[in-house]
Amino acid sequence: MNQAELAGLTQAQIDSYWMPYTGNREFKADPRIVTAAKGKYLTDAQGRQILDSLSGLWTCGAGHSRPEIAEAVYKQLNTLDYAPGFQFGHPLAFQLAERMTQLAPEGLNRVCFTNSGSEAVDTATKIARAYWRQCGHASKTRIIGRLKGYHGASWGGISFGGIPANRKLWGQAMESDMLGHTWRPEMAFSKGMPKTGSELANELSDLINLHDASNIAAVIVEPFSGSAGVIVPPEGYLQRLRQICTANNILLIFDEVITGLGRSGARWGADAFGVKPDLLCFAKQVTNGAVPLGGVLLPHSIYDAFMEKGGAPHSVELPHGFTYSGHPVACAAAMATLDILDQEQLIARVASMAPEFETRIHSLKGCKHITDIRNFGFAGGMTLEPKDGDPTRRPYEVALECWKRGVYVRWGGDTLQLGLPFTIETDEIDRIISTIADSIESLYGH
Ligand code: PXG
Ligand code: PLP
Repeated sequence: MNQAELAGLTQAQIDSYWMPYTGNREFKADPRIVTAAKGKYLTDAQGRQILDSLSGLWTCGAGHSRPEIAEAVYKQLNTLDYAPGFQFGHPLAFQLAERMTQLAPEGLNRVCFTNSGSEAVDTATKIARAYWRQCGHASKTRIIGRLKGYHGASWGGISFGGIPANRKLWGQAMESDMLGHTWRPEMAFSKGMPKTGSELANELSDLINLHDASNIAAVIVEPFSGSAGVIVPPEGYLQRLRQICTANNILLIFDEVITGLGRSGARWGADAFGVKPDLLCFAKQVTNGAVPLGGVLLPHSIYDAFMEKGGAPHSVELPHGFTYSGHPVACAAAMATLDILDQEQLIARVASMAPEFETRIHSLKGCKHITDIRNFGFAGGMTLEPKDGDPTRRPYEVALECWKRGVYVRWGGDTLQLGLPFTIETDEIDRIISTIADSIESLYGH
């Protein structure tokens, strides 16, 4: 029996679901079904315990199925399941808003809530464009992204996102342009931040020369790129981007959907890299993945610009929002998650164990077919050699072999990616690393 049958699923059920970002034909030929999860382990339909090396999809750093979150969600569902978020409010949304601004990099003291990272990115870039219009600079519309950047699956995210496979079916929906990515062959096997390459940020000056700052609203980057396989910026690169944005009146947006709330060994990538953005997008870890929630942090100066131009007091200053913006159940999950991160000092734990992770992931250097290894905080990526001319084949084969051996490893493009649970122990890191090495050896020999 395959895992779908073991889970009691019919073929019609399997056929009905068009799965997201999945090779549906390959998956449905031999389904991988997760039926439960606790702590750092997933349970599959065969009842196997599988070590989760990506914390879900970079979401569940505090471990799966946390009772504190379940209780908060249950209580909230029984108290206030939903409240209209337009024109009415409920207490938790305001309480979470203040808490997020207290946790934010200094000066980011207003917040919008969304339901996902994609919506956070759309919200941040819509605010950036509208802000310039409010300030009398309506031509500042273009958004500058970066090659290999991932900013979600919405029209915005695919327009200024830099992962080719996510764009080619749709073409360009929004005016945008791209910085080059920050990886160079000489950076291969860098531990943490590459030492050289800060001058790559000067490409922004070239794009400003091309389009003129009067036509550019914002630059959006991930502090380190996650989905592209953990590409860490060179020392000084983000500082230089910041300088160029400031000098040219261009807003800098950090997309911290992966880097935020602990993954980078600090609360934010902005803190870890010592660079403050104008707007900051978050999602994923804020609710430990239990309930969808995202958002955008920004300074009151941007908020105030809309209030000043808002017209009659009852009119809407920003015609934007989602039915579920600030959903009470999601807010309850976020509050419980922030309590856990705080009480268990999980972010400090990531910071203190990151050097161990660095040593261990780099011990794979020399392993056949691994052409690069990168790491920052509790995020790691490695690039594998193409197979028969196909760069995506080997990561898929290796990750499936790891799954068979009881470790869930994420594959994407020509990379494998690790996003360790914040609660991981050293022997579990060892197990992940040795499973990858053994999988490569069993598939392709020494
Ligand atoms: N921005 C960034 C930086 C992200 O990583 C999004 C936006 C979109 O968020 P939503 O919630 O709309 O999916 C993301 C999401 C992976 C992987 O394995 C990464 C994401 C999602 C799924 C898998 O790299 N990132
Ligand atoms: N489509 C229709 C017909 C709607 O009425 C709405 C919301 O009211 C939406 C889309 C947007 O949904 P959401 O607010 O959940 O993003």
